[in-house]
Amino acid sequence: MNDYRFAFQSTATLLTAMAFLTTGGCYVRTTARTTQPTVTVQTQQQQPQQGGVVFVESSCVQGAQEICNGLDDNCNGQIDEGCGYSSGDVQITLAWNTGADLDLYVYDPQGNRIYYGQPNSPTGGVLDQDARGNCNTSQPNNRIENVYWGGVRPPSGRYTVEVHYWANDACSANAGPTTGVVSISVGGSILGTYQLMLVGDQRATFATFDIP
Ligand SMILES: [Ca+2]
Ligand SMILES: [Ca+2]
Ligand SMILES: [Ca+2]
Repeated sequence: MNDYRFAFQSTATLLTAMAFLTTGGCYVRTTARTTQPTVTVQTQQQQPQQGGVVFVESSCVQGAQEICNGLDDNCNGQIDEGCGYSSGDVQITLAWNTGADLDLYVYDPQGNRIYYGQPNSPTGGVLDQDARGNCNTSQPNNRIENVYWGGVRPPSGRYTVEVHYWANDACSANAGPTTGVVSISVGGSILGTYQLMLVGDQRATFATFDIP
């Protein structure tokens, strides 16, 4: 059920991507619209997840209200649209369920590391939602971090998505084990959603994927 693929094309002014995902007998058809430059992306999930990471079956409902939860609730291929952070040809969103400070790290094919300490890569990747730094709880959606490529073609090659449980903040000290959930959208369709429970100081790879 972890072996599915999709193809995607867009125009400069309007994209209507029709993606067909088959997972475990489920058949989901999605339509996404965006204004990205012309790109063609073909990708597929690389291998069974390792290190205890669980592949979460999609449970979106077309026409549902999009909630700021790190999931694509309405099946349009965009994660949490309207929540103040961005979608694009690649979107990677981390959400978690305690007051801990989790950090999202995305390594792009050119070796760039995108995270709170380096939120912009030369390839166009952007961390536009950073959360819980210094235990800050004043910002909206303070248990979500988001990385995206928008308006530029994401570079070809392998991407690695990693999550770190930063345990040195007071908010993390009492938070205990924390479940992180990462959703990945590529070419306007959800590639997958991945879940793992982390403990303090743990760093784990949630997923890898390739863009040809
Ligand atoms: Ca959505
Ligand atoms: Ca959502
Ligand atoms: Ca953080």
